[in-house]
Amino acid sequence: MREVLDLSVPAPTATSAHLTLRRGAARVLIDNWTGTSTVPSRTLYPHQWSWDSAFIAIGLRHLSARRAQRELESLLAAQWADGRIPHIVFNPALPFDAYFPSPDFWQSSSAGKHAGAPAVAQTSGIVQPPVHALAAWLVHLADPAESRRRQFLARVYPQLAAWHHYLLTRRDLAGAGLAAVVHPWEPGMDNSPCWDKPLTRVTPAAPETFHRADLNHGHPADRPTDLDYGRYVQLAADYRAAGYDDAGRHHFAVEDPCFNALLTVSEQALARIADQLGADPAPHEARAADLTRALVTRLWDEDTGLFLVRDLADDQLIPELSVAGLVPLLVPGLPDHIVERLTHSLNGPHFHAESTALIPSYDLTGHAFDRTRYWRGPAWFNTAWLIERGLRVHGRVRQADHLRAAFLTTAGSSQFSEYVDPTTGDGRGTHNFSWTAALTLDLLCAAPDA
Ligand code: 9WN
Repeated sequence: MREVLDLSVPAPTATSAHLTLRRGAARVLIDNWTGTSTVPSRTLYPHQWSWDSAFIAIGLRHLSARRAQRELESLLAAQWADGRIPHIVFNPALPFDAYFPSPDFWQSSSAGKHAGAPAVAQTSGIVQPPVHALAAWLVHLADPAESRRRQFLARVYPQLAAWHHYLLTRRDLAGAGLAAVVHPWEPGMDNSPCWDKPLTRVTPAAPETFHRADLNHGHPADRPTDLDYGRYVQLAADYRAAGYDDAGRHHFAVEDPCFNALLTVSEQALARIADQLGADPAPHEARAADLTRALVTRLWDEDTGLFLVRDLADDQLIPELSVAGLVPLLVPGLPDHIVERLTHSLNGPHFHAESTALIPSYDLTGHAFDRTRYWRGPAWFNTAWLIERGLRVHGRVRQADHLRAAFLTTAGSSQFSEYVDPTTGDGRGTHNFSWTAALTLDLLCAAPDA
């Protein structure tokens, strides 16, 4: 069946600025579509990324439910037999120097053989946050008839369940009911100051042993430092040397609140998917409730009014305030007093959600705050989208409306930037970034409570 892209105007109340924005966002997604999936950026990130694809599918569903399904299906086709969804699926048509670390670094099909890496598709060996079941459910809702016709949910449900099983078993490194991440790229916020302390334990790879491709396209002041890159490379090489086995020793292992909040809401989405398929939703609901409890017990910090990262090396919370600590607002079952504290923290001196251009990724008053460098201060659109959704989940409509308006203004004025300076809204990183465009479309098109 031929795919039809819906470029029509959704709401009768849409302003002309919104119509222009919708056309611009659709254009980014059309240009970044490769035929089977969407690249985050044609220049900086020319392959398929895991959590990007989930956010992209959430926006693509407004252009073509079928294309959104294919986005998720192409990612899941590279799932490993142990259940992990790799953070990158490489495009075999591109040369190795298009991105670093490239397939010859990860060596997934050989080094990852025992962990069940695919024999043909080349992937990385680490993971990214589990937004996929939430995305699959939202994609289904966009066009249930098309979803049923293609048996979309029936095909992806076992894969999504295996993914969550991997995270809740092999990645529950502390045995306390949360999934751990073993590389700073896994929580998706690569150079967050939250990782500074755990990373001091990692001896960086020597600079002459690798070549950074990101600096061919990104400005050095917007990107992680060479020292941090050396540590990322060393950690990935160590994991590869261990055959991507999670039972081994990890020099970096933390429990991240954003990653686990996304796992919780995705587990709730799996319950809805199971129900839709006539399967039993109860085990998923029970797991979501367990995850909510573990999130609060292990990562909530009453003193700061925020969720923090737990370092598994010394079993201590890391006292850095980052946007990851606000994302659990997404979880419907949070205790009321925590919701209240989180909404205050969002508007307090550390994040100033109502007076910045968009929510910063790190504490505005923090010792490591840097308004241009990647995850050390700049505002990102995926975290704003998640928090906007969280505010609606808890009935904070006025705050959600404010954030939605700020998101749409900044996305348009920054040409769908990868991230922005939170104080000015000026674009940073790359432009025409897919998840910025996709989530713009979603905010323009979705009913606020869908
Ligand atoms: C490493 C693709 C990815 C995002 C991450 C973001 C950035 C990669 C990089 O780009 O990370 O995975 O090379 O810096 O931090 O969240 O998924 O858009």
